[in-house]
Amino acid sequence: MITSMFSRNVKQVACLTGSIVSKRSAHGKAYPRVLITGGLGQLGRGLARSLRDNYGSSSVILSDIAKAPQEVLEDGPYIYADILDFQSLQSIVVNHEIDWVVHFSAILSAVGEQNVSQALKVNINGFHNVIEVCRKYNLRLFSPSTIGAFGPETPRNPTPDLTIQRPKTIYGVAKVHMELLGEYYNHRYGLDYRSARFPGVISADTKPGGGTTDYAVHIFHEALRNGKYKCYLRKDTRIPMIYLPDCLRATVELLEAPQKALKSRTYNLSAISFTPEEIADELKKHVPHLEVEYEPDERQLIADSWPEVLDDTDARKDWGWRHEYDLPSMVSAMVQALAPKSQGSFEVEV
Ligand code: AKB
Repeated sequence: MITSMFSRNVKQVACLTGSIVSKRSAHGKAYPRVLITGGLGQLGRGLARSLRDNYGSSSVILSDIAKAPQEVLEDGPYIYADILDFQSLQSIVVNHEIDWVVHFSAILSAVGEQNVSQALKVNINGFHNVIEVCRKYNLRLFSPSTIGAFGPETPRNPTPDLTIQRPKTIYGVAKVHMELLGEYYNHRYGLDYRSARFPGVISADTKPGGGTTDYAVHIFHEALRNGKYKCYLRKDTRIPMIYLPDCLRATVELLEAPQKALKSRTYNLSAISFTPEEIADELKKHVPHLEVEYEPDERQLIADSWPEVLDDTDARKDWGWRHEYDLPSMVSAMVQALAPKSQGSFEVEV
């Protein structure tokens, strides 16, 4: 199975990168070696799984600054990597013969507002280290941007790729900085920088950490545990969202896209867009007694400054992006994944 997947990728990897033919698998096929930073967050493990299916387990190195749970260690290589330590990043890249970096480490919007200096350190200084290492060793760099890179002056529905970007969170400011620096390094040094602006990511695997879109994950845990949820956003707050499997597939597709297909370095990525009331109504089809209250807090201001719907025409045209999950199929997949683990003692239809 793995042999045939490698065969598929050999051609692709060789023609896309030109230079990434240096490493060979046990089967004698070429494949890239990938480092994922912030690997214990919402996206790291899932992406490592997808890339390991394609390139082999030892080719994908997951990293973070926390101790990994046993199941992560069993899945493949896991190492300590502090993106604030440039020397150590260099030694990882050299010692592990890294070709591609997927940079996920970031402090998200809501938590960033509570600790601006930490967000500056991780999201700006950390990114400087990562992009410099990638330039120095000629690596491909994928680092996601976000709907948080837009602000209240941006057209909200739909939001084009190229538009006004005046975010009002430190997270958003750092992501605009990242987008511009990535595009500058591409233009100035030919760095193979790629980015997609992710909507809020909904996942059953890991709990989200400090974002404004997190309600769309918490609602499942609370609904299945006690049949009630208090939402910190108004019920009519529309925000773009994406289900994890779609988000992971988009990441792999953009990572593997042929250079010549990419007319841009930063793409809007769109999937579904809904309000708290709409997701609650959909969830009630599975948890009929669900009660939802709305008590907006400071995160409402952040959400109000973000797009309602992203225009991702260019991603669809240039590298063939298509989402698969709509609101009903995402809700039903989340309920199926979480219901068996929940302690609730009331009716749930999966
Ligand atoms: C957040 O809410 O901060 C993130 C994001 C939209 O980037 N989920």
